[in-house]
Amino acid sequence: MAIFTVKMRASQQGRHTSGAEKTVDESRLTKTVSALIRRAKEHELGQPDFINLKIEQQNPSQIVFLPALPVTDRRGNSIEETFRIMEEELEKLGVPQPKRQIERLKSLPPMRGAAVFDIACGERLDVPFDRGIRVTYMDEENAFSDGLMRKNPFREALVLSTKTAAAEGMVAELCISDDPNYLTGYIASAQNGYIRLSPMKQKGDSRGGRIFLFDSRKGRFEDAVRFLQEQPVLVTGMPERLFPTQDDCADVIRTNLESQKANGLHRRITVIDSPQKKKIRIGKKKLLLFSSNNYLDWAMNSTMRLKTAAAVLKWGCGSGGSRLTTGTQPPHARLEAALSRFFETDDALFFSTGYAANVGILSALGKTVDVIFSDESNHASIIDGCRLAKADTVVYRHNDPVDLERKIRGCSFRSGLIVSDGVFSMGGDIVRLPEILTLGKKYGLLTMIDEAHSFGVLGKTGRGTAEHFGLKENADLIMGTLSKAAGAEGGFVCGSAFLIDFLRNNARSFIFSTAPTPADTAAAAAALKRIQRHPERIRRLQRNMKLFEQALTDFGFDISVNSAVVPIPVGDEETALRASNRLRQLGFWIPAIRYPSVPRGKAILRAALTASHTEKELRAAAKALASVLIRE
Ligand code: WAQ
Ligand code: MG
Repeated sequence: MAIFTVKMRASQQGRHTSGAEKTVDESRLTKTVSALIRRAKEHELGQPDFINLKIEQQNPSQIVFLPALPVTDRRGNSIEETFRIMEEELEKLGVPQPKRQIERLKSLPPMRGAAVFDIACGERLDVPFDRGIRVTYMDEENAFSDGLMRKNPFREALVLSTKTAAAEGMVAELCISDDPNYLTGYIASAQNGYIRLSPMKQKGDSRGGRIFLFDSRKGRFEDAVRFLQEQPVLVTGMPERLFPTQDDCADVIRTNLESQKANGLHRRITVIDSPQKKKIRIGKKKLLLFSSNNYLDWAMNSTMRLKTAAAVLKWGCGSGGSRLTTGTQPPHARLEAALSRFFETDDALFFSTGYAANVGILSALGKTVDVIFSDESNHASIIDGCRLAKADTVVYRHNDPVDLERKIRGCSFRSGLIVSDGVFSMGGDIVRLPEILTLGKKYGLLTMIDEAHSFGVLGKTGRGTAEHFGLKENADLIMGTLSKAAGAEGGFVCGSAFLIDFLRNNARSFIFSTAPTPADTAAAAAALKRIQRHPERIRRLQRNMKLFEQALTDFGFDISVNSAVVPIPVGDEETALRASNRLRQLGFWIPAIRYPSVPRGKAILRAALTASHTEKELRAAAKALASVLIRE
């Protein structure tokens, strides 16, 4: 069968982003090419705007097969110690002036290839000096199965060093990776094999390089270069242990965590030592809570607690199974009936959480419709649902029906869905529902609104965005949660019979998750009943929104309050954290919200209101915000 070498080089605005080569037989050529394109596109240095693919047929009889160098690992306790090991290994090979050679390795400028030094006279052989010698036309024999083809530096370095060591006159190769997160290097030689050395540098250091130590008394440099640059080589007998060590994996994860810390994006959990009410205690410190989604302040409501406790006594703690098998009990059925009555739909489905609801609904619908149009500021649970969907996701500009319509018109599809938050969880602003519903009708798209922050908050009777706008019709799917305003737990979706039946049969977070507990279900039902019986509580929350807006204005802010979520823009992550800490000292719990909840560099303080806050408390919070933000 014919054998081909495929070379890929990718760049972005002229800057090299990734490169790789593979030598495979014809049967694997197409898959290899697509894997290389994927590799080019997924490189962390960025999306390439130029991908160069070169495919050359090889003459099989010209291919040289070389057994992989044997591999040993040597780990130093410090970078200095690792370099001493390298020095010792150079001595074993009889290389003159080992310290000098290591200095050469350390002081290399960034280059695409390797610098070659003649150990007979100490001179550098490759010219011009800025490029180095690039070893190419090499691969593992049978390298590519059908699987993943991410860069594995060890694999690739072993192939390269096996070929290099086979060049006439080559004595040793020294290498340090130029990847800032990869701290490993090696010394390789035909005589002593491939010796992995770690650590060779500090994390974050992008310096690295390769030098070849050549002996001009043992071979001709020109021949070696021709061999390294032109001779096709396949490496046989690659070691079993081609996979990373657990230390390597731990390094990757630790590095990620470190960079989150360095960028002010690391979070720690705060334990609140008192129940979910507006006045909380953290340790000994008493604080006024301005960050709870418990908007109607019912999490500690005594009627709800009694109903929940009664359900636990009657039905027990766990539900025992998923809803479709053994987990459905009368509380579940009653709650779903009550929800569909409340939203005047045929049917409803109850999930363990709002997150589970969105992921389940969107991944299920996205299995059958072609496209999902999603607001760019939608909640993470919607984004995750779209990611799991097979449908394409088209993201439109935040709350921008003009952009949405342009995108709809620019797409070709048979069926689709528009999904939006009702109240945006970070911006606190309200979806332009009338326009969304009109576009849904006009283009035959299903509509879905996530009422997580609007159910129990907006509309005269807490029915959310449609009621807020005084609309008779509503979205096809009304999704919401009982864990916020309602003070209980669990997500839901209401809609027409066929849609809910479809979701019951296809939403995987519903099917493959244990049913919500009887306690959660009873609490949710009790909360829904309270919402119906106590519209004055909702009006009180709405009054607090107006009072808070007025207070903010009085203290010098220009912020409109549209819902119980009030973002105070800050920008810089560290500044937001500092401001939040100072508010905490002043007795207010108003957390800083950072990436990934909001875009990088757009950190906010997110104040959340409850129906229980008094006018005095709202004004005190506005004043404290002004003292830490405006007077800074
Ligand atoms: N030929 C010659 N030199 C090259 C080539 C090549 N094909 N590719 C890279 N270099 C040079 C270039 O100067 C780079 O800056 C330097 O080598 C390092 O390249 O776990 O990842 O691709 O055992 O960063 C070694 C340890 C990993 C692997 C080496 O090299 C292990 C590595 P990198
Ligand atoms: Mg590299």
